[in-house]
Amino acid sequence: MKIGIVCYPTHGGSGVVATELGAALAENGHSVHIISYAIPFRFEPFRRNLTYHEVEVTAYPLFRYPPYDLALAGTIMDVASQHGLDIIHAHYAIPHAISGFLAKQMLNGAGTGIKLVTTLHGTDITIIGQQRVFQRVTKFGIRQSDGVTSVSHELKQRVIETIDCGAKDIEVIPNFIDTQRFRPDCCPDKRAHMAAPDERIVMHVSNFREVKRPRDVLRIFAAATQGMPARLVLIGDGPELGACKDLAAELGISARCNFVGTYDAIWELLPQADAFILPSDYESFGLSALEAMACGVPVVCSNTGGLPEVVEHGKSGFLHTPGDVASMSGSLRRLLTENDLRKQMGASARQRAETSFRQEKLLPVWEAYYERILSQPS
Ligand code: GMT
Repeated sequence: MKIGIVCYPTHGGSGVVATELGAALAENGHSVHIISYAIPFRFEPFRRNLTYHEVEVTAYPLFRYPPYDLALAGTIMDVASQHGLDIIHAHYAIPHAISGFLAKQMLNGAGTGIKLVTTLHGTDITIIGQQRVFQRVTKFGIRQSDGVTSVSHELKQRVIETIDCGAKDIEVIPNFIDTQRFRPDCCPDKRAHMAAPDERIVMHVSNFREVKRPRDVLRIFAAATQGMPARLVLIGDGPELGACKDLAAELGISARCNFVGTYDAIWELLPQADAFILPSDYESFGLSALEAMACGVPVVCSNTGGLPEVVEHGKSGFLHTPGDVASMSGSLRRLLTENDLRKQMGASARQRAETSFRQEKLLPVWEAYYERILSQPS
């Protein structure tokens, strides 16, 4: 198949999922074209069957806001006609599904049978899609797509309840993980640079937006590690980062915190952790939790959104109500102090990632889904 994948290039789960799906499809012999306004951060150039196309956005004195959505539609159309695309796969509804729809209309007017698949990732529905100005646009994008997928059952349910999708069926295809790249035994030499031998390592990876409750990460760590040698490694950047640094100082834990900033090769760092925290208000899926689990790291996270579909409470991690710092720190303390429990849960976490979310299992699901959409009448 010839597939055009449209995504955000920035540090965020949807861009990661889109790029890794593209790379895996290309590896399996499909011709894949990634379309974005910058190279996605997990994109590896010079791979067989995989090409990146940049959307050029024109600045013009008349344009106070350069029309990215139209530039994207035009780029999708160019790529589709030059390479004979069968499918446009838009990751994130706004604006990708709409630009994809526009491109499809222009192309099908020219006689192609190209199909549009939209994958909903979460904030496109829960935050952006709820803004009044975008509500009807999101609904339109969903209704006009030939296929719509959601990364969890919970997100699917939420879409059905909040958006009038018409008769549109939403297929749940969970995110997958490359369990050879994300594995427990990667880069052990990194650990010595991160912490003293007797220190436990707790990790958090996010884009430090409010929805992630990053300040709770610090509160949970401070409460859980009282009187214990431990270090908190925070990876990522975002609007809450400054407030987190202030809070670390206030809690008296600055010297035990490493604010790493954005780091792409997180599969090198995650295996060094003893526990991972993700206390978000909402996660449609929680890809960063799955990445930690694949590295054999048990997680302490919120029982919100799609996270309970990824983490089994008491087996591969602990799930608590968002904002319940006391319960989360209690569970974290148990993981850091009970060695057998930590090892057992780390092994279960790895097993969960391998059995339910490994790339080799879910890639054929995507291929079959594309085939099904392509076989539908236009
Ligand atoms: O969570 C983010 O900040 C980024 C966002 C995105 O769209 O890039 O992530 C969403 O999609 C990921 C991949 O499907 C999911 O793993 C995240 O849970 C989801 N984030 C939220 O729902 C808040």
